[in-house]
Amino acid sequence: MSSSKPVQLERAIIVGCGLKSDSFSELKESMAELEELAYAAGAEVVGTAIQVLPKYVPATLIGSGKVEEIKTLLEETNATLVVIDHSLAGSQSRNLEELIGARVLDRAQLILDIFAQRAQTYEGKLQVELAQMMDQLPRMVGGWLGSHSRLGGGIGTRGPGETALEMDRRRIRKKMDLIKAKLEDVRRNRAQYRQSRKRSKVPSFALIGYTNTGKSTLLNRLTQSQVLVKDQVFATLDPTTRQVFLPEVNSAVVTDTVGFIRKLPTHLIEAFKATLEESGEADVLLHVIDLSSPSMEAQMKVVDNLIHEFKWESKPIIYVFNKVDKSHIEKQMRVKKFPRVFISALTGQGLDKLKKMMSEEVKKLSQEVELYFPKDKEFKIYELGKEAQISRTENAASGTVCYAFLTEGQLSKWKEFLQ
Ligand SMILES: Nc1nc2c(ncn2[C@@H]2O[C@H](COP(=O)(O)OP(=O)(O)OP(=O)(O)O)[C@@H](O)[C@H]2O)c(=O)[nH]1
Ligand SMILES: [Mg+2]
Repeated sequence: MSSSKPVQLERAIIVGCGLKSDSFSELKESMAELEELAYAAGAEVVGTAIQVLPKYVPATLIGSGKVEEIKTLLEETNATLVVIDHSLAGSQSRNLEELIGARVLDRAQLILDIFAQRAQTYEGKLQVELAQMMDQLPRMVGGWLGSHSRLGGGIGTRGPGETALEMDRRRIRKKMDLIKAKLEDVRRNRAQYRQSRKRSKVPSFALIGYTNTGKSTLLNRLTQSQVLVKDQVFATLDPTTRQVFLPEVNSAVVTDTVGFIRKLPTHLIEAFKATLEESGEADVLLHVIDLSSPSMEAQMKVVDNLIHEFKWESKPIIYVFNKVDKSHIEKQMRVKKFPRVFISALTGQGLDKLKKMMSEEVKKLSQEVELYFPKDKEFKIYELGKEAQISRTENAASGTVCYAFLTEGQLSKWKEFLQ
């Protein structure tokens, strides 16, 4: 008999800290997000502390008074975990753990832990393992292998493989080399697969955007698929590609991938680079934005910065403002991004408009050409019609002339019929 015991949530205290010069609303938004992240990792937030400082304390990041406050809060709430909404150096983590007497994680480690729990594919797991090791290595000051509290399990100690906490530096480096080699292998295979898709030159779209904005819901809507949708940060980790049928241009593909978040750990970006680069290979980007979020502007900025970092600015981008069903109409008026479309992936509102815009982008990637099919090859016109938009046909003396929109790849495929 299988008994499904309710999962025991870890009790956590989250700590926000910023400088006097930082924006306080940004600090609060980031904290609200940290609570979501903690929940996604399997923790219940039982206490909160915030400190705004003139400058950070090198040894502990936050001031000694705040450390005491957290210690008291910990005792009062029976929490076992403290998460700081900032990056911590190895020595800072160690000092804080000693002073507070509980496990202390920073935001990046919490995100890594969520990724470690969610990674499904072989490649995803390798990427997470690599990111965790990259995170751990510089923290191992003077042979410190992580505190004892951390060896007992719980958030921040999990990994797809043997965790870095159990290894020494030399072994970590060796293991990292091994993982990198394995990743190279997987990527070579995938690159070949992508190459074959490129050769057939199906126009491609990539859904990118902040986490929880509705990318997977939109993929499902566009392609009648059933990928996982959850009201949770980082529901999707591994990329999925599906076919979509667009008016006039016929078939194209859409890829859904991992979402972005502010202060995304750099190790994670590095480890997931290949996955993310796949989005960069798409012909057109669909930047999905949650119109209903009070943090919409900040979220868009994070994604825009990453677009810049990955050098994707030169790509055509459609700004897809999602969740119109639960946002104020005035908010639409304030949007200044173009080209844009307002949709609800949930109700289907605006989907036709979006598909039309996607078709327009595909058409821009293609050019109208004239093809001639002699009588004995006229059966090929049917195949052409499935791949591309035929704008008109004319009967000629010994065959048919077709005018069609072809992409570059299609041009080479149909070159024997080009006029
Ligand atoms: N009201 C409303 N909710 C939506 C809409 N689109 C998506 N959602 C909800 O938003 C939540 C997140 O949706 P997902 O599709 O998982 O979002 P995602 O961008 O793929 O998120 P990650 O994979 O975690 O980055 C789910 O609870 C969806 O049901 C919409 O148009 N309207
Ligand atoms: Mg998703």
